[in-house]
Amino acid sequence: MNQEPVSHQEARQRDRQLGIRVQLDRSVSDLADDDIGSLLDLLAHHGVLCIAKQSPIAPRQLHDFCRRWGEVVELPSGLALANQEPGLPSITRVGNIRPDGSIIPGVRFAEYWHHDGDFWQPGQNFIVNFLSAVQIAPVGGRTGILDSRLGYEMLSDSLRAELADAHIWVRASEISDFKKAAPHELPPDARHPVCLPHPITQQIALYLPDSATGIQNKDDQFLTTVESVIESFQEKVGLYEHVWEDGDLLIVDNLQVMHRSMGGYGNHPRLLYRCQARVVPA
Ligand SMILES: O=C(O)CCC(=O)C(=O)O
Ligand SMILES: [Fe+2]
Repeated sequence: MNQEPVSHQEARQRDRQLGIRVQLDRSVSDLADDDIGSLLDLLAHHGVLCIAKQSPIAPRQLHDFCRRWGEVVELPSGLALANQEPGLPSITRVGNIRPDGSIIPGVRFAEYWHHDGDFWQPGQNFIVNFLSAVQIAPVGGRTGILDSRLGYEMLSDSLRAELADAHIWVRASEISDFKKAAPHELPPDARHPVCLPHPITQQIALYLPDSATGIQNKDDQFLTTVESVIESFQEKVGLYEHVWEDGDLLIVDNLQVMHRSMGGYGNHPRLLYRCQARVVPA
């Protein structure tokens, strides 16, 4: 802990810095309800948590931990890379390893900025990702994170005014990773405000369309500035790249950050288990 005296302003900034590393003296499975509450509070302030040095987390254990945060999301196969844990569809196998250990060649899943769960309706999109390292690639395989709260803070006054009542439309059929989904697996179109107050902190973050599809409407008219918003956001806010280590569990608040796979692992084996909770704040 930093003992230097800091100004109120600095203390506040530190209080909300993007991402925080947490080391627990026990397994996540042994946490008390109060501990989960404290972790949710930390997540609400920092957007991302990395719980380090956990022993390998089994799929069922990850599901049970996720369940303590909210409703566990079970995606249809077409929205989950068609690579879910056998018998446990709440666990998506992110990367290129099938359950039988074979490699799916040429996987480029999620190599674009996005908020998971933006295809759910407003109020149902407070989705928290739990990503657990299973097999770390010898090259590439980092996960990128952008701070959408800082993105909002750094907007010019004119852009902020322009985006104040802008919305995005998310059409699941246009999300590149869902191209193989069957029509019945696709949720209905969802419309969300671009300037989104967080349900716990009320802090506004930018809720942008993913950088692959780039749909953006304002009063149902195409808003041409969105690409420049994303560009300046990436340039100014800076990018955190998570370099995976054995035992990492990354917890990501999709309302406060965008994320993506930074790719580059080619056909080297790479696997994360992913489970998602839909959080309903108390
Ligand atoms: O592969 C990664 O690093 C992130 C993938 C992703 O976007 C996700 O699991 O939601
Ligand atoms: Fe994602």
